[in-house]
Amino acid sequence: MTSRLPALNDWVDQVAALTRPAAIHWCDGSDEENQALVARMQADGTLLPLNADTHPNCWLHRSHPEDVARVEHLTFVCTEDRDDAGPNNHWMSPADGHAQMDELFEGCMEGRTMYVIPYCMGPIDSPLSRCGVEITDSPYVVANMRLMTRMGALALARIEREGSFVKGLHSTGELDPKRRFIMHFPEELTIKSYGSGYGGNALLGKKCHALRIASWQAREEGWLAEHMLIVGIENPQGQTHYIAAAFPSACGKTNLAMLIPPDAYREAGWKVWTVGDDICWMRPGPDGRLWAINPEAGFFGVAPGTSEQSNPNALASLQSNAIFTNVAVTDDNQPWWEGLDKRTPAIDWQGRAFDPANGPAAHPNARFTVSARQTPSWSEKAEDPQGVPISAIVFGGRRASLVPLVFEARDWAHGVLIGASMGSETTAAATGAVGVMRRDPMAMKPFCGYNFADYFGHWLSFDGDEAKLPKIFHVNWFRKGDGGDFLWPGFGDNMRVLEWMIGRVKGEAEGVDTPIGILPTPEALNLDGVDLTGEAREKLFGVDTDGWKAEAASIGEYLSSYGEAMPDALHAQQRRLAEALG
Ligand code: SAT
Ligand code: MN
Repeated sequence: MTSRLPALNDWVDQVAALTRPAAIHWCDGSDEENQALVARMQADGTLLPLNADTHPNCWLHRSHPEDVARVEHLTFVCTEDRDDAGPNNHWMSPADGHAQMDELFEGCMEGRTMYVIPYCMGPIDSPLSRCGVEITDSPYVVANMRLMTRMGALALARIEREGSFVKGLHSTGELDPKRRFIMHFPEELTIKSYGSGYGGNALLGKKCHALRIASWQAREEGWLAEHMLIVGIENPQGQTHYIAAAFPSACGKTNLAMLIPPDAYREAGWKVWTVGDDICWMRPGPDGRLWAINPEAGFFGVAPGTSEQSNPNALASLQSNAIFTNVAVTDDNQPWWEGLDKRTPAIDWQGRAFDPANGPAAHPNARFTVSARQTPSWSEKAEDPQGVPISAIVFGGRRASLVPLVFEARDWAHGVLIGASMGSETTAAATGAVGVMRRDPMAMKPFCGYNFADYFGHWLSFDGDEAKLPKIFHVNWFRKGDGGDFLWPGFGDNMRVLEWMIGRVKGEAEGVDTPIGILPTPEALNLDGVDLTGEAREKLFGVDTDGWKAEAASIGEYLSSYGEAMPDALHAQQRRLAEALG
């Protein structure tokens, strides 16, 4: 098979000439194709069947033990001018990047099948959606892309109609960390990834396309590609507000997107609708509001910690048709991970008999892949070609100290400063030390495909007379007390904070102006049924002026580290913060 688009056929021919596969398979996305692929992967051990009674059509994949997370130090943005990639990205010239990658790809698919995967990021008929084609030698990638994107014949038809697409070339190679790179060529809308079969390194529609390349496209075309969940909050009157929220990987985005409100809220008629759990593309509509789509069709969520208490919606969606990567299994072959329940696992993520001396049974970054439609809270609006109007944007990170539960930006430019200066402790979603505080602006540190200074400028540019922009908030669900325990219950109780935000959007909820922004008093939040200690109240709802003075100075240094390119408007916001603190 070929396509009706010569540019696509030519590229597939070029890649085949370089990688020399034994066969080429154009993916149509059909059930038959998927079944054949799954059967093949079962035969060669890539997929292991899980208990078919409790988890019909669910599969376990064990990755190479050194290929378990994104690798930021091996991820590059290759632009003609180094300044376009910015200090936030590892850079290489496009010529050097291609040369280095093409040497790795040379003959790498000999004896293997090369899969051509046409996919669409976003509803197939949405003007906000964008298409790509991933070429890979990994059937596991095909099976995951089928769950995560609109993949196959319909996507190919759109690509043929539009004539343009993002090119992603991937090979698992030898899975040798020394021969592993993920390179982006935004000027050519091209991605090349070699040597990893894992998540964001290999499912190129996700972070590589939908964030790094898309953020570049978005700047050129006047929209935003963000690392945000999208959640709809329906009040008892039947009115739904959509909130987009940015958190770094493994900070609870999936849980917030699928939140179950506390009992009293549910009884009163509040409902939560999941539109997306990881990525949000937003564009100003004719009415001046920002309209958003979730470019993905599935969830690639963190398994550990997912339970009947923390995220019953996710758990319900994982009973069938899911792929589990690097989880443990019980003695009756059910998927298991730390935090799921009290059972003892039989076999760990590496296939060894479980022995606590070897560490956790499931890898801390073990993942599930599942179609979004299987989630009970799934919103039909996720298929709406127009997208959903965003009422509030939320930034948040893991901050054990200093940062209160929630505060609101005074205006858009202040909100951009709040997003730009976001910090968070690192997690297991990327290789490297865990728990180290780093600046992670808008949770895009690993994902922005261009210079952060230009990116902040792009964010600022949305403000204007006609704009009806969302309010911007910052939250911190992870504040700890002096004893080291979390001060806020989190999970479903985060609904209380979302309700306050919606109240603010509607001009109904109380807030107090402080140097860092507008905070609720504890009374402005519905805390019925939440038991907070005096320390918790003080730390969750207070501003530690001395601590914030140091933070403001550190934010100033961070902005200055980008040199001349940093917009003056952000420096001005930082000065305003520092002055307000006295
Ligand atoms: O591995 S992924 O980048 O897809 C998941 C994540 O880190 O958010
Ligand atoms: Mn993510």
